[in-house]
Amino acid sequence: MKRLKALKQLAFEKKDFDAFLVTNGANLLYFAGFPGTACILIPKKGKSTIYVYNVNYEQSKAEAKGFKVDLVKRGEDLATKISKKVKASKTKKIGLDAITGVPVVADYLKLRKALRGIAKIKIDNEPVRTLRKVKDEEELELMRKAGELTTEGMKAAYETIKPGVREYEVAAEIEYAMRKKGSWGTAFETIVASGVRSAFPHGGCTDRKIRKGDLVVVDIGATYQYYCSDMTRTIAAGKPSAKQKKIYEIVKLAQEKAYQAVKPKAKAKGIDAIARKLIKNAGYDKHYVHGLGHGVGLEVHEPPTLNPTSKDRLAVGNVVTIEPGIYIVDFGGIRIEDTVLVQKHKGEKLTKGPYTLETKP
Ligand SMILES: [Mn+2]
Repeated sequence: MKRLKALKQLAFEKKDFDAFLVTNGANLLYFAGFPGTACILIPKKGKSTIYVYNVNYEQSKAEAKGFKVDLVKRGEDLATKISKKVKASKTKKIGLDAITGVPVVADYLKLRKALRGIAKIKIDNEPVRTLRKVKDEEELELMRKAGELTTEGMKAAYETIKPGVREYEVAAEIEYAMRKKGSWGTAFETIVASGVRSAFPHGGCTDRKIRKGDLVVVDIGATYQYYCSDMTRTIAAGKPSAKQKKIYEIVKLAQEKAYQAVKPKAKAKGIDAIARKLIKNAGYDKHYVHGLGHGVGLEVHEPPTLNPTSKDRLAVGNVVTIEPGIYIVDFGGIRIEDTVLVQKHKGEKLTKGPYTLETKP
């Protein structure tokens, strides 16, 4: 209810909406606390309503605290149902959270049509975005746990990687270790990209057999109660070469220096610049093909963003990744990533693990 109250302040006091409609999956989870709701209509006054289809009706009734639950029956149209409610409550200006994806756009157009002559609807992703960027204590507890579980997964990677093992076997051990310790799932598809494939930042995971001398980029994330974590280490199969070691040290230093710059009010693009400059000075800027990091929470990519064009400034309670990388086609790639919480004076790593290229120190 604290979150609803905060949204009401942003949408109804700071802006002049008289109702707010939440439709985005992660946003619904943020307010309802459980998945599977169709949308939430939040009026300026009175109780908010969760709309839900039959398949999720019983769970919603059991778990939705402080909401009215309204069943969308088979054959019933959600847009029409909402427009009737809006008309009855004399609502005139509705805010709608961000929409993405074609089916959702179609739903939005339908809703706009159903509301014609009844109320105005305006897309405004700012209120929920503002709230979700700053994690509350309850969320931080879950994110800390997700970070610990991810760290366990990375331990398994260090134990499993050696010449002759297939990428999917490494992924299986990682996911098994995370699950065994209590992970609810994975924040994204586990990446175990070896050899020449390690030069692809989103290399995925195939049945390739890891060879002696390969670099292996391992990018993983456990989830806990729907909260995500994100962590990358790069591990050499066998003894690393001098060039591999040299590039590893550059990425490691870039990651460390950027992490040390994490604090409230710091410009996101300024932190990106620290890592970027270091990599540039070493002569590898052409091989650093992505931003430094992104926010993490209910989604594995969410605001704020850390890249050269970001307008974000960090604040206490933000959770972001710090993940510079160098990728050289036909040679391999190196990325090191941690999920970091912005504390009052510094960053706190939620993922913890060794910064070693070799499997055994
Ligand atoms: Mn990431």
